[in-house]
Amino acid sequence: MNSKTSETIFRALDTFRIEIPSWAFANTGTRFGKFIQAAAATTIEEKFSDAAIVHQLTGVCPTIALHVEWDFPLGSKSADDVIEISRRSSVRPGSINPNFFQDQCYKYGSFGNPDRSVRERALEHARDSIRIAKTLHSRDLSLWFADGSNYPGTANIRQRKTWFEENLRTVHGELAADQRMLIEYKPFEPAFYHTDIADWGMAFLLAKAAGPRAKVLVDTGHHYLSQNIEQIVAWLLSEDMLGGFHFNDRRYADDDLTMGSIDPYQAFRIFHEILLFEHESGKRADIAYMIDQSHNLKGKIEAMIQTVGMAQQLYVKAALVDHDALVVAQNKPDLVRAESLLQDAFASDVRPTIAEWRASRGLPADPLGAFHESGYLERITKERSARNSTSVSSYA
Ligand code: RM4
Ligand code: MN
Ligand code: MN
Repeated sequence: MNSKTSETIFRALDTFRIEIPSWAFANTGTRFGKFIQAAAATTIEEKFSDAAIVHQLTGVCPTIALHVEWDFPLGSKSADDVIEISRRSSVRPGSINPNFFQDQCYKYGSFGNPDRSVRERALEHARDSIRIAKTLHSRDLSLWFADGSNYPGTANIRQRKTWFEENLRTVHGELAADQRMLIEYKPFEPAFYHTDIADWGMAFLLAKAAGPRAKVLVDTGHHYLSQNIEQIVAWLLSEDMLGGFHFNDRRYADDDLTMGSIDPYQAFRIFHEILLFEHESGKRADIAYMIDQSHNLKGKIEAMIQTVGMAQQLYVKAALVDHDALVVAQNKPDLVRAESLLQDAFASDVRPTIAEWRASRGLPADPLGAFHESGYLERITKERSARNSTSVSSYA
């Protein structure tokens, strides 16, 4: 690497931060059952502790996404306890994720439920989540809805859209001036006929209807196969409507696999669109980079450290694209030259320079190796295994 390239990589790494989710450290599974890991986090303290070790070793994960149902058993009444835990931790609370899908009342939907009292109850949960976010000084309320239907003719799609608009507008009205709400879309699952917020266009329109601080959240796993996600990203950037990402990878559907494990070029192309936008506009895009993965088989902390390293690699590879040369090649147009600029950047081995950056910032050059040597995994395995052995793995 020449010194200009190293400088570009250092600069990119200095600004790149990514949020990790509390749920990545807990026992999770498939819809067929849960696989229990002896070292999985069983309490909110343990989730903070695991997130802190990831941050300590990587230096780029200062915040943890929290899930209201799973991390705040008493809703906003649990917020003071969580603040106390976060004060003792090196990581801060990040996005707040309400849960509109687990309660029995949500069988036919939350904001789209035909029963007004259920829509009200979901709204009350959103209000409580905003109270939590305000207490914790969290900026983003991150909304994902499981709402949809399984059989043609059973739901009034247009009516439900109106109910969504109404509730989202109300939620927006309760945000503090510096807070945002992010609206996530997903084409299917758990609903298998129609999903109320199925794609970026629907999320975009609902965000517009809600208010100026509502933006779209792109979960990379929430697209049909072969969909051009970076084009969606470019359009959202152009409309100032891109609020954040849930990164993960997938082979078939919403698999929540490790970022970059199946198609690293996809994530690279997404970062490329963002960095090109920043280069051309001369401003940083206001985007929350977050990971949304659940690791059923891999060790959870290891998987998260691996993911963060991969995210850094793909981000700095995208930063190596020569934007000025690209614009010239695009305008000519010199197709092979333009495409090669992306391919060359993607092919660069940035790992040695990332290791140098880490060392220069007082971080371990090899975070995974450092984790294995730290003794942390052995300690938590001992501490948590008894509790985890009584955990329920069956869904029936
Ligand atoms: C969804 C979506 C949401 C996550 C839930 C649990 O598929 O990705 O972001 O909160 O799963
Ligand atoms: Mn997600
Ligand atoms: Mn998902």
